Amino acid sequence: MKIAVVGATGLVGGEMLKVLEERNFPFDELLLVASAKSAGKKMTFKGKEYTVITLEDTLEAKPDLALFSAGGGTSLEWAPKFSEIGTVVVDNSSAWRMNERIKLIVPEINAGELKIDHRIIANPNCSTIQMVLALAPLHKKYKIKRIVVSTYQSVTGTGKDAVDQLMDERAGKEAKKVYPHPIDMNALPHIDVFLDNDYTKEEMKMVNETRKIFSDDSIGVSATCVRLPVMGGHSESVNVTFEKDFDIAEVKKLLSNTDGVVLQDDPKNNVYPLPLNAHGKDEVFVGRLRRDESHPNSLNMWIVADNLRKGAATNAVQIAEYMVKHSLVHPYGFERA
Ligand code: 2RA
Repeated sequence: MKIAVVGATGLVGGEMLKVLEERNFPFDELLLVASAKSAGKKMTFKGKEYTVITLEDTLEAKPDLALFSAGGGTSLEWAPKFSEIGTVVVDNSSAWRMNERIKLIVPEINAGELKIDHRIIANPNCSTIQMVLALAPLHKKYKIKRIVVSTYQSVTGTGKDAVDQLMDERAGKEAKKVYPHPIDMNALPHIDVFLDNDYTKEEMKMVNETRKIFSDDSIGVSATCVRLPVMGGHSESVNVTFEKDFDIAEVKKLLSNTDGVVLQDDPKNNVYPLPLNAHGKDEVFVGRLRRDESHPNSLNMWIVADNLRKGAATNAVQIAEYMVKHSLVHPYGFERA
């Protein structure tokens, strides 16, 4: 099995390498791939030194599996070239997520949709992944009618330059501006670009991807996405209305029994999810569970996860693991064009 990490020098790429190592992902050969600008750089994985190569050289090398996190433009251009030669591409960009022929997967929820002819698989947006993972068991039991979500997103979701902007501002240095405003000591209600309906693209990702993952276009989603000077992960305040009524104790039990979800809900002892504690972890943390007393069948919850882990790298590696486990990747001998 030959695997490639495309965008290996980026924040998500670096996290993908950590996750591959921690989970002992099986491979015989690893290709670390980045733009021509970074090609030739040296990187270390499991104590071995690797030279970063270009996409052109990677295509030549015909990997069985490629994890892409190199931006939408790169994915649009290169994912088809790899899929045509038989490589399974797990893509972390937004380029393919809403394409009708492409599956959008959170393994704990809908990995069963994956089939042998799926060569490009989309990894959902970080803020969507953590929300749907926590809502999935509740949707199954009570059926979601409407979600109102406000996010509190980490600068790591933007990338290395944004982390540098925050750190430089904090150190009182001249900062290269990634955001249109200062990020330290601030809250920017602006993630990704503004669209014609005055929502941002990040907000509409939460609307459209949630419906696609749950295969239910009747779910109403209203999102406001906000960037904060936070490093460890994304937080979300979620108000959800169900068709059926629920019992809070049962909600807690359902969440406690959900793979990948950790309940942290003991407000009297100041126990609730925090991005500082979620940092570096793969789980989605849920707390502040309380009935919305202003509306029937409605629940308030606080959901936190490390956006670079379950929100990106871990979810992508889990998709790859599923493909390998179910013989949906063809190591060696796979007939290629
Ligand atoms: C962000 N959702 O946090 C993006 C990263 N994929 O900006």
